[in-house]
Amino acid sequence: MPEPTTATTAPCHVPSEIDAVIVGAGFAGMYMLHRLRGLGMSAIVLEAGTGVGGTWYWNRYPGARCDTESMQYSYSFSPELQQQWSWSERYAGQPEILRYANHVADRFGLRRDIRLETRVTAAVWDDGKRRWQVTTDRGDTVSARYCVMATGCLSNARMPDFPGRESFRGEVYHTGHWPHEGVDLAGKRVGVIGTGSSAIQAIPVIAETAAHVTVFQRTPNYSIPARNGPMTPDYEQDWKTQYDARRAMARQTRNGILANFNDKSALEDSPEARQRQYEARWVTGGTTFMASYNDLITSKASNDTAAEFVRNQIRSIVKDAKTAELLAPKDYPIGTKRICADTNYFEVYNRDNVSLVDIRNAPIERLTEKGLVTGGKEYEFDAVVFATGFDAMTGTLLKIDIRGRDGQSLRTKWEAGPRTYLGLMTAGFPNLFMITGPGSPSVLSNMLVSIEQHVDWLADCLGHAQSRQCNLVEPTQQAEDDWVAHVNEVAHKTLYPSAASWYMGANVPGKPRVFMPYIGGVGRYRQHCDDVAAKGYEGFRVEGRVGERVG
Ligand code: N01
Repeated sequence: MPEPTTATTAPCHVPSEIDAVIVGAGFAGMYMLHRLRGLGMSAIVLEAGTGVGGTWYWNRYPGARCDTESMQYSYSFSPELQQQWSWSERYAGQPEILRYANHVADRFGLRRDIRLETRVTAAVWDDGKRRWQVTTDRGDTVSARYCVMATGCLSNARMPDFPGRESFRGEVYHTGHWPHEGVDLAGKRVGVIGTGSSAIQAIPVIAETAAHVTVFQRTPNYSIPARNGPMTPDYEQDWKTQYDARRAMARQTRNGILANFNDKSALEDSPEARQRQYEARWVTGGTTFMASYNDLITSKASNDTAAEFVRNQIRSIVKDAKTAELLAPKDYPIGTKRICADTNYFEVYNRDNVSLVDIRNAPIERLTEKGLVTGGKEYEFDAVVFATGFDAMTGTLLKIDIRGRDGQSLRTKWEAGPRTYLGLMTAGFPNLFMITGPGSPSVLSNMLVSIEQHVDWLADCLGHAQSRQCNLVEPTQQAEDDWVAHVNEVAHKTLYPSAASWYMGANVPGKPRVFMPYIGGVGRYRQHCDDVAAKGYEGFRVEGRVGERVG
């Protein structure tokens, strides 16, 4: 296997005119480039980092690994790639996933069209030319027919604006921006703020060598043991011999993951049978615990049974009863904030060098020279780790100054929350596409499955436009309004909106509370997108000369 690489190639030249600009060189951007090349289009990927890999380039905190199994969290578009690549563990760690991203970049010759260390700052639509003017922080301006935002859903790291942040003399890190050279926390007093997926993975690893770890928890999280382990040759072979059939099945599931879905209500089983079901899933491990029954996200009564099971597991693992109760989530249904998968997370609180501080009712007041203050008490640290998450789904897009028809800014259009048709486009912004944008299954799914579905759909759409000499694709206002209404309606049939989650924008002060991803299911959504295409891109205007509808 090749060693991890980052910036191994000289930055490529940015042409002034091109068919397509792709923003971001994560899994979405790289595959988009590959597909656009297949259409004979000229395309360039602009990437802020010094290497490819997106999420897996930035998130290098200790313990970072994917909690979807690697046999499923990988590209399916190349039979040779999926047969020849071998994963070393059931859930690959960040360095291995980054190696995979680099392998893909090399294998498909993508680097020559990827410009690294180049952040897109603005994209402005020129209605006369029907082109996007894309500007970068290096001062380039590229004129592109199409602009594809492959910017990722969790790429805008959030540092809460605590007073006194600058005064802290120790080291400060964010899990989403971890230094590439690594960080030595051995023997240090470390404060960790946050208890989401990143913290839950990082804390047990940091605790192995730190002098002391103090975790500041605002909201406890449900987490299931990952049960990670080495990939066995039998398991790998079993997948590889049936890859096509399994990938096809995964595409039809609710979240793009084959998970032994139990298609019955939790309330149909006796309490004893339910306990057996949950225990079996707990032993198997992983976030597919939520597939124990078919109504865990729609029925509060069913959900309560799963939530109570996990709370009892926490109580049985954590020796100190008070700490166990603090770690047991009680005020939101299981799964409605992103469920986590861990290795020794709850167990870590049995160590003498780990303590938990509940900050729900006593928010962090400020940082000081020596540490931070909460509940009137100062805690002293050598290092503080912010595991405080992201301005998810919309944050990165809105950081770019995107202006569509008549100079309308996307920030203004999305002031009350994102509005899209299919999570792919937004009206008034022709030829601007989003990969796994708000309004699509996106973060509720196996990202690789959803990325491939979007990229494939979009490549087909642009191929369709190309073959008809069309140069403009744009959703109608009506199609967008109907889709937004549908996304909301489906979300409100579930328990999800009841939690103050980042899915709802609740983690960012002032962000509109709108359930952003589409919860109708990956299979159903795919079918809908395919139907739209089969009906000549229903809900889109696909035009050649100005005003002439061709599609
Ligand atoms: O971020 P998060 P993350 N004061 O937003 C707390 C994916 N991911 O980086 O819940 C005090 O989940 C905040 O508290 P609260 C995955 O989709 C995947 O961990 O808002 N605390 C919360 O505890 C995941 O969901 C993988 O009350 C503050 C934490 O910080 C997503 O990325 C691994 C605070 C943030 O948790 C984001 O995960 C890692 C404040 N002012 C991530 N502000 C895998 O595949 C925030 N918090 C395994």
